Amino acid sequence: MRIFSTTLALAATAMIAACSNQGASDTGEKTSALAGRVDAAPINYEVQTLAQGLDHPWSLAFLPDGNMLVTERTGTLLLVSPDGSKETVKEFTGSWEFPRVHFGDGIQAGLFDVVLHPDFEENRQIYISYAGDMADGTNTLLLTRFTYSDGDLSDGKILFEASPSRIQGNHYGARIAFLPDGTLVMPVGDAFHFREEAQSLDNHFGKIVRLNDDGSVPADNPFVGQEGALPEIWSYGHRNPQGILVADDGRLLENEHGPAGGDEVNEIRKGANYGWPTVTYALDYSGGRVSPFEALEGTEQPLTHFTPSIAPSGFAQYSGDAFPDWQGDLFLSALALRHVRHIAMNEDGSLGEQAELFGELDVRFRDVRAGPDGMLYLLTEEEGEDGRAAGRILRIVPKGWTEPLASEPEAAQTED
Ligand SMILES: [Ca+2]
Repeated sequence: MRIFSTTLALAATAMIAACSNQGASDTGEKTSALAGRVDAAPINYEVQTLAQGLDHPWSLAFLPDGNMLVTERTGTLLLVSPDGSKETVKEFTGSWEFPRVHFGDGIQAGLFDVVLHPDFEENRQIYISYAGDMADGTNTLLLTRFTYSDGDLSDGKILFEASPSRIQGNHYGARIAFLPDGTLVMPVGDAFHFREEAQSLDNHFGKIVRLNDDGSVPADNPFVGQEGALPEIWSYGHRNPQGILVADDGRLLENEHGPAGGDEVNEIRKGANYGWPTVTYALDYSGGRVSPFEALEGTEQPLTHFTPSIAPSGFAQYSGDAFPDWQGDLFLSALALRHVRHIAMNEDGSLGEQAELFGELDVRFRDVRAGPDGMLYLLTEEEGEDGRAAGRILRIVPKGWTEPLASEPEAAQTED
């Protein structure tokens, strides 16, 4: 009983702390303290540091040759080899034929996603999203396509420019996913200051757009031909989507940030309205209500939502062999609450139990990926004591796992 009452007292203290800490930094990131932690799933794993010294790594794409392309939000596209060595592919900060990357202290802009075309092995095309500085002093989210070959980019083209542009540096969205039909989707955030625009179809704020792989508009997009609506729009009423994936059952799943609470995981449907800012489980940073509605006819409910905010970033579904218990499960990297949220996928496609993983590392996680080798890869945002960037690529492997050495017998023979 004594233990029980102590626990209650601690819980009360934690709740008070949570209330007094709720709010946003200038960047719009959540700082609310955590109440109600859940236990980590009983999986035995080891954390390996694959590469370090990265400057705000944002996204990671696996190349067929075993190397990785990694974006640093500060503007550099890196080629990282499995032994952790890094080389620069392209500085998006320099002066070149495209808008320079928009980046600065305390804003969320920068170089964002890198994704391979589904037929990359044949066409060598990669897709990169970033916030670009426009000629008139504004900035906006751009989707670009390049040919990647031998650590170099060529044949660049801007496929999409979010409209209108803005002067502010918040809420870009910017993750890219290819759908099974060969088209691609990319969320565009509400830019923080323009949340009402998420309900208006004449602009790209708070939307998910769908494009053909050459940037043209698919004829079967839901608002093609509708007067006053932009034809690129696939869904609307989003706030700040930070992760998107096509699940193995074909569903398009997305995660997005609420302000104070109300982070969501959604199943994205053609032409649907996801509610923001009319319908939300979130409070505003001030503690006031954004809207009286948590549900409303004509808007979609999230599959799950998080209060307090975990600030989800990357989003992955696991399909490897290394962790059989994780088959089909979802993983969300989290910034504010410094863990990776594991969500079990039930047989019927509903979301099951949740657990917090890797909280012992006490870092902001920017991305999570299921590697082609069956391991889980994480990107961290860290700074060393000298203030220098110290982001890492981590690889999660089963405990006691040793890398198979294909050349081992041959090497042994040579030594004899
Ligand atoms: Ca919503």
